Amino acid sequence: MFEDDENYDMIFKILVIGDTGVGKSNLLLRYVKNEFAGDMRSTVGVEFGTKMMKIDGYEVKAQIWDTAGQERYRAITSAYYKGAKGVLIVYDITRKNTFDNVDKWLNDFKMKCDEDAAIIIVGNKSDLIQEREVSKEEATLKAQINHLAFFETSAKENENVHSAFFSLMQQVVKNYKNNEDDRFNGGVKGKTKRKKKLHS
Ligand SMILES: Nc1nc2c(ncn2[C@@H]2O[C@H](COP(=O)(O)OP(=O)(O)O)[C@@H](O)[C@H]2O)c(=O)[nH]1
Ligand SMILES: [Mg+2]
Repeated sequence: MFEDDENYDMIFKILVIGDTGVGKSNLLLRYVKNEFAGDMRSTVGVEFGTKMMKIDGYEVKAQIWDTAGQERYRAITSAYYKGAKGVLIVYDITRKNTFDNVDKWLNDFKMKCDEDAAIIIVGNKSDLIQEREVSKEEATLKAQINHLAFFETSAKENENVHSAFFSLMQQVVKNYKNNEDDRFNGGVKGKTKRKKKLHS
C-alpha cells in the first residue's frame, strides 16, 4: 500500500526523550518501520522518522525526532526541543533510576517547550517481567500527579507502541484545536493544503 507522505493537513514535531538505553530508538523504529534492532549504539546524528495517521478527519503527520545519544551527557540542545508539540518521556521498567529521572526530563522539557505541548510517560521493556524494578502502580501515580497519560510498552514484542504514540498524537491535535493562536506556529497547513516548513 502506498502512503502519500506529502498529502497531510497537519504536521507536528514529536520528541522521544529519556535516559540512555531505555529503548527510545527502538520505540521509534518499531512505530515507524515495525522493526526491532537490538543494539543501536552505532547510530550517528539526530535521526527522525515520520508517520501518517488520521485523527478527527485530519491527515496528521508526525515527525518524530530521536536523540543521537546526547542524552547520555544531558546535553540536549534547545534546537532539538524547539517547536515540539508532543513528547514521549521514556524510562526502562527494569531500571529504577531511569524512572526517577523522568522528573528531570519532565522539568527539562517544560522549561524548553511550548506550554501546550502534549506529554506522555512511557515505561518500556514490559516484556522483561522478571527484571521489573518499577511497578505499574508507582508509575501510574507519578503520571496522575503530573496529569499525564501513562503507557507500558515493549518495542521488542510490539506491545502498546502504537497505542502510546497514537494517544499522544490525539492529545497533540486536541491541544492544537484548543489553541487557535497557535495556528501559525504549529506547522499546520490548514485547508489550503499549502506546504509549510517546520523550520526556517
Ligand atoms: N527486552 C527489551 N529490550 C529492549 C526494548 N527496547 C529496547 N531494548 C534494548 O535496549 C537497548 C537500548 O535500546 P535503544 O533503543 O538503543 O535505547 P536508547 O538509548 O534509549 O535509544 C538495546 O539493547 C535494545 O535492544 C524492549 O522493549 N524490550
Ligand atoms: Mg537511541
